[in-house]
Amino acid sequence: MASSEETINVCYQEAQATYAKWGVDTEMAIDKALATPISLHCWQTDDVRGFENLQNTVGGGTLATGNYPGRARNGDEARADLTQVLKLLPGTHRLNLHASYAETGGLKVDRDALTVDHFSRWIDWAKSQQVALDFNPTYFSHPKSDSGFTLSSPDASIRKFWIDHGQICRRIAQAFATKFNSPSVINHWIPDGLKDCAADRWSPRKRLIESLDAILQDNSVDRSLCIDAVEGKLFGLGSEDYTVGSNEFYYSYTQSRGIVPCLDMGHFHPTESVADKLSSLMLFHPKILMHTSRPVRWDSDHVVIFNDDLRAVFLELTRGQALDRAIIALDFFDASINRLSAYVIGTRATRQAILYALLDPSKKLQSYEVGGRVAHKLALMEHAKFLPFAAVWNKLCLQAEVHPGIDWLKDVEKYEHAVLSLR
Ligand SMILES: [Mn+2]
Repeated sequence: MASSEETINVCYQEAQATYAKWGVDTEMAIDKALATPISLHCWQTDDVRGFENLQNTVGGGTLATGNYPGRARNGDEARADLTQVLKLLPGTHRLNLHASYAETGGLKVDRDALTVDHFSRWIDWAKSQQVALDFNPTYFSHPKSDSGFTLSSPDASIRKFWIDHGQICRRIAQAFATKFNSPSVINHWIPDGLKDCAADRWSPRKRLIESLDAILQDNSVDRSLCIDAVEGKLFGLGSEDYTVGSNEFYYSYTQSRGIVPCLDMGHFHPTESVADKLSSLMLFHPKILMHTSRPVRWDSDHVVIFNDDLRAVFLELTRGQALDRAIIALDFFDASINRLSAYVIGTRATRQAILYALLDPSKKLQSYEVGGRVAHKLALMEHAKFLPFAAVWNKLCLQAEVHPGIDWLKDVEKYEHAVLSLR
């Protein structure tokens, strides 16, 4: 290890000098990239099935395709997998739980009756790993979501059930925040919509406003501890024609209610630039929740990779000095590959994109642009792609005491042999 450490340090010193020429401080970039929290989603461990004691099938716009062996079948297995994953990741992390990951000790506890006690084993684990918890109500994969409508259902008793669920989830998020001394982000996503030719696009949206208002009206929850976000979508499985909670609906809703819009990179038309939306939204919204995901032709939730789309999102945030106003969380699930590898690839890619953005010679580019030197700007943008990013990433990994390259795969292989292959 010593010789490779030495090589990393020598290369880094050269890289540091190269970036300094363009006014970029690599030390600051590494520190900031490591300190920026990324909230891991718990649902890559088990293909979004959940561990509550209900005979649910996965449904409502979520579908993990693939059949790779070793899926976590219970909370203990999921936590063991996540413990191994965290060992291979540099930087600061949180964990995003869905309500369907409640552990009820074999008792049937429906979604409107959950309490923080049903997450006590997750809390103990999270404390041991020094990761704080975020939360998500689960408005899908439940008999009361089978009609395709939850908070916007025409049936008042269905709406009441899901409003109650939303309210108790906010109390659970607040309890997480208190236990971890860190505000907990709660993200509300509903699958509501129609497969084909909606005749009334208005009434479900009116009902959704009323239901969300009812959820948020709970005064027992402190909004500085429980950060509410709502996640829009272009379309979902089974709601191809009409999605009640569209992106436009939620931009207006969040603006009028003072809560946070969630942008999932997979929830737009594939030709839309999610990065371009950030300045428009964040000039009005103090915070956004950014779900890194990867659509392939549709909202397919592929494992996040270090691609142009991801880099563009984080470049927009750093160029607008808005990185600290973005809450960053992962949202992908691929059941066709080793699930631990999926986490490591996707989380590392997200942190690589953060580092890449922090190393961008943005000030120089912006001064060229405002000065009308557009060829200079374009030339430097192209040149910046060839700056020694890898040398700085390797140094970041060295500092965080994780494998810089892909030797982490050996650890995953060992774990697969010793643990996953026995499941
Ligand atoms: Mn999402």
